[in-house]
Amino acid sequence: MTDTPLIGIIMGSRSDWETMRHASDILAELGIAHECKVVSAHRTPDRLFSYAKSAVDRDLKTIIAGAGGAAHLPGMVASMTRVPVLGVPVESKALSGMDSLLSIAQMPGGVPVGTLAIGIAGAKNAALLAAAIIANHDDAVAERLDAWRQAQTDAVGEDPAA
Ligand code: RP5
Repeated sequence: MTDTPLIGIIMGSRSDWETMRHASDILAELGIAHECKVVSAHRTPDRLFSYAKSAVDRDLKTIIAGAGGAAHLPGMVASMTRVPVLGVPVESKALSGMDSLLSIAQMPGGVPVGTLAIGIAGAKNAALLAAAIIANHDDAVAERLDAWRQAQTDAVGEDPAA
């Protein structure tokens, strides 16, 4: 496994880490090099600009962006790079993540963000989708992803009382 990150996981605040670490955990399980950074659309706009603008040259294959509330991060990143952006709506205190979900999902036509479920399920699935994108061109990752999926299937017994 190379140390050069293939996937960037970014989030609007350190408070998002409790959700976004689940994406990082899955990528680590699958042996996919990735980086994790706080990049706030509102508080660190210059960092957002340079992260998004350098993503192609850094050869990132996918960016997973998690944010809560007025969640501009995934859409702003998507506006500045053709690297696919997967948005994770972080559960907010005020509106339980409905604000995050709608502000990430309701992008205008022409600037796509692949939007996942609110919270931890979304973070996990963003990592699995990013892995699937890598697996299209990487047989070793494909094999590990297939094994991960098989293990998940094998863990579901038929007997509800067992
Ligand atoms: C968003 O505001 C962040 O993504 C986070 O989910 C939310 C709250 O951020 P903090 O006030 O905890 O920094 O920008």
